[in-house]
Amino acid sequence: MRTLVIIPTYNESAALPTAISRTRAAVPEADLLIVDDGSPDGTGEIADAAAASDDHVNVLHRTAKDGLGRAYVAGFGWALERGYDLVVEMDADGSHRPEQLPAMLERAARPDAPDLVLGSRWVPGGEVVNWPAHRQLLSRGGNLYVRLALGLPVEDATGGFRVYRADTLRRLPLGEIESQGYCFQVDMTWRVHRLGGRIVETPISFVERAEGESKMSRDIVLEALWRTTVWGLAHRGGQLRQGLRRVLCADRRRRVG
Ligand SMILES: Nc1nc2c(ncn2[C@@H]2O[C@H](COP(=O)(O)OP(=O)(O)OP(=O)(O)O)[C@@H](O)[C@H]2O)c(=O)[nH]1
Ligand SMILES: [Mg+2]
Repeated sequence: MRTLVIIPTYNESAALPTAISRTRAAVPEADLLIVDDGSPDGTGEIADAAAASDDHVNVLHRTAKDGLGRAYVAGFGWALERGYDLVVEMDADGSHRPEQLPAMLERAARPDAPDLVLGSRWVPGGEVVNWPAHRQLLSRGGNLYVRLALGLPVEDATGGFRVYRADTLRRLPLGEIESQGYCFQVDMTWRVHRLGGRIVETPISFVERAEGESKMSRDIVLEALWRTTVWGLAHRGGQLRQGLRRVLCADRRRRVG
């Protein structure tokens, strides 16, 4: 199975060298693609230096900070053009442990392979390390809201450590995806689910970043909230219409009969 690990970066000069070396050690057969959005702190140059000394490391430079979602969509396009079989999403900030990738990739490559292997903090065996209570509450609350609004049967739809089958990505209208941040992760999970794709969650240990700054912001949380609400209303409205149609049809049959 040819595997590409996509690592989006914005101002991750402190964390990126370790992220690259740990990933190379954990999954030596896999290729890496760093998608940098013109980081002013020199992250792009660090990525270029790594690529110059290691054939497994590649870099996609974009000119300006354009959000996590669009960085991943560009990375997915890069992977699909080059015929990879499995495509990994992973943060550069050390929150996702590359040492957990072999187990996730093994799950994704089995004969009964799912469409998406979701690294999950909120299934038995999963955990968060050094996360303050308010972050845990936000993540758990956000995921509960996603489950209720969309009926999405997963515990950690906002997580960004995951493995897609390339064939599944090919079936998605990637160019249409507008959501960013956490919402991008929910959007992708929701799209795989609506395709009828199989999603499997595997426990991960998520570690609060030790270096650099979080790009999480109030706007990113609000975006996730309003988009999930809009999708949820459309979804539940559709279910209601379907239910009413069924009742009316049954009633008409009863009268005619
Ligand atoms: N290319 C690119 N990468 C980004 C952008 N925003 C965030 N990233 C990267 O996406 C990954 C996740 O971003 P984080 O800032 O860690 O956000 P988070 O994981 O949601 O939030 P924290 O848990 O607080 O760290 C990191 O590797 C970032 O450098 C962006 O606009 N463009
Ligand atoms: Mg992070």
